[in-house]
Amino acid sequence: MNLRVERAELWHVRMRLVSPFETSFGVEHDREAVILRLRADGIEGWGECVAGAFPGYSYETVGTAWHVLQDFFLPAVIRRPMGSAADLRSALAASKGHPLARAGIELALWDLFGKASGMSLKEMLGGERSSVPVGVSIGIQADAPTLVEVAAAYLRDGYRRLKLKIRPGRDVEDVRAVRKAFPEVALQVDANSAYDREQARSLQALDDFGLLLVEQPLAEDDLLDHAWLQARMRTPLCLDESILSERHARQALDVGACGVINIKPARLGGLTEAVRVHDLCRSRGVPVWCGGMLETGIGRAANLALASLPGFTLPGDISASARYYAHDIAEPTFALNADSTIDVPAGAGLGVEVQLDSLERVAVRRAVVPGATAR
Ligand code: OSB
Ligand code: MG
Repeated sequence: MNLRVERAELWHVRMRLVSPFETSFGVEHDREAVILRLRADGIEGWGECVAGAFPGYSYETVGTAWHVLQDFFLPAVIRRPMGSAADLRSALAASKGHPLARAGIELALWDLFGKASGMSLKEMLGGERSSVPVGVSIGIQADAPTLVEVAAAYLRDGYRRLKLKIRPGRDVEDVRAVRKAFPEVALQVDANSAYDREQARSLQALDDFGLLLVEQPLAEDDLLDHAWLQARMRTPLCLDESILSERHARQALDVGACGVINIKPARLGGLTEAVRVHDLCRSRGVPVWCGGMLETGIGRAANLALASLPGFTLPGDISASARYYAHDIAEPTFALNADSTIDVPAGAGLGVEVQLDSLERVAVRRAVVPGATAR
């Protein structure tokens, strides 16, 4: 089945987080993102571009994504016949980079094709489970006792896997405090590339705490130093920022840079490449899990569908909607089950309905492509 996108709409949204989220690159009080709606043959598909306000996780921001989507990527998609969401790759083959912007369009295409065929995203991707194990990612807190309190509250909510954000100076003591308070909990840490080789000693000290993994300790463009560090640690390293394609994943595994991969569809330019990384890792017996970018209900629905594939053997950073936002922009919202899982949506496409009134309430900017002057 071929679809031709006729029109695209963009909303730049700013949504207050239930609690500020601090990582090694800064603190976020509000989550910014670009929401997309594509129309084709009377159907509409929704996507989310998770670029943030500041280029801390990725060089992309809402500002660069807005520009690249509006001026290059969407014009290359509009009126082009497409047979599946995977066709986005050839539509954008002339352009480099900007995976988060690409993934936003790709997600809206998946939603369109799902609605056109009556299939859920889970079915289209080859997902198997109807609910997926999840954990919670905890930002850097004021001090270790506060961190232990915050962790205790999430455990009371029912999360059975905790991820702690770390940075130099806020690592071993924070982890020691949480491990002492909760000796049995599944625990992992994420440095968001805040360390270098000279600071490796504090990373090696983390070997004493029975962590599931240490996520992205070193620079995003440095597989070789990750391999150097992995050879000096028992805990598996997990790469996030470093892996932008299936090729990166293969090379990281070949050089021994990690033992686990965090799969985020946004960072990989979309779900098509995310499934390729999943398939590669599965064939090599390498565990993967689904990362998160503080998504709204749109991106969260997609992450749940992806995490239902059989190779996702570790809990995802996919928490309940209420952990992020008091009012999400899509319905239904996602709740945590008693066994620390979240149900995978079963409806056609993403299986969620965007609430236009809620979307307009958090929108700070809006655009339509083609614009009034373009023809
Ligand atoms: O590195 O995994 C990360 C959020 C924003 C940017 C980067 C990361 C994160 C998280 C949050 O850890 C995961 C979530 O969405 O709950
Ligand atoms: Mg990470």
